[in-house]
Amino acid sequence: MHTDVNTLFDNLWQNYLNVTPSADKIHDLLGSTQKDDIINDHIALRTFNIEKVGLEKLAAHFLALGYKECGEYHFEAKKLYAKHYEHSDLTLPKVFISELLVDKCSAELQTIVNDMVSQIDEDAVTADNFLYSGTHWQVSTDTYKQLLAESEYAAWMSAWGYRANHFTVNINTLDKFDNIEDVNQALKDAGFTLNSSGGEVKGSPEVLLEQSSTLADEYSVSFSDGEMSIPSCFYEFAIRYPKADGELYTGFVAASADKIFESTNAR
Ligand code: OOG
Ligand code: NI
Repeated sequence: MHTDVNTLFDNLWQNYLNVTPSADKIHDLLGSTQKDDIINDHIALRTFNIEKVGLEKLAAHFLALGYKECGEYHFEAKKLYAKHYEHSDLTLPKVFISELLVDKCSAELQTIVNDMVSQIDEDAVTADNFLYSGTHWQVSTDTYKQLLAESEYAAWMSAWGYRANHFTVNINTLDKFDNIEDVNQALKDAGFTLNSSGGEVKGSPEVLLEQSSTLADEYSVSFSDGEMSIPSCFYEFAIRYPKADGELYTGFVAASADKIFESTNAR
């Protein structure tokens, strides 16, 4: 079982690096400051609340590997819903899965998204590679822009589909850093741009979680009518604080997550 879960994360990581060159560079930069491998706090995946591909369909892949459902989160303005999953092996990343509440969106968006999802083969959803299978459809640059005007999340999904939206460095386990500000400064010194929506640091010791992230890389996508560069994926950094019982907090913070979603906004 352990090989399977590690293979899944290796595949997700390689697929993510394919379109996120900055993550490869940052992984090298932070990795060079210590002996051991960097540990991931969590990864995140996106989908639509359509039966065929809903959050639970993505979650099933992790439940089968021993993950357990933990918290749930609502994002009213962005029309998103999310849950997070944890494994008893604490070196394995937590998993944050969100879905767009398509039924709360415009009729035009619903038509476009239903058409995209209808092109996914039913069997593809349960296949081992589904979580890094990308798009199962091709939209035009106009359709992408139309989605973008209503929901940045829907537009991102139309271009990138099923893949890790981000990996997250667990700052607590870094040897040479013990606070998020120093990590952010090292990244900025190396020329990377951080998501500053709501401030570069989201959260606080009081809510037991601080997070920051890069702004997604710009990467070329082949749309049905040609190539266009758009935001791909980003890298996140998280530091957790102990609860009253002394154990580190393992949940997410909705107000911070709301801003982290904006890491795929255009620069
Ligand atoms: C997920 C954003 C939320 C976090 O750590 O709070 C998140 C996304 O952008 O898909 O990752
Ligand atoms: Ni995250």
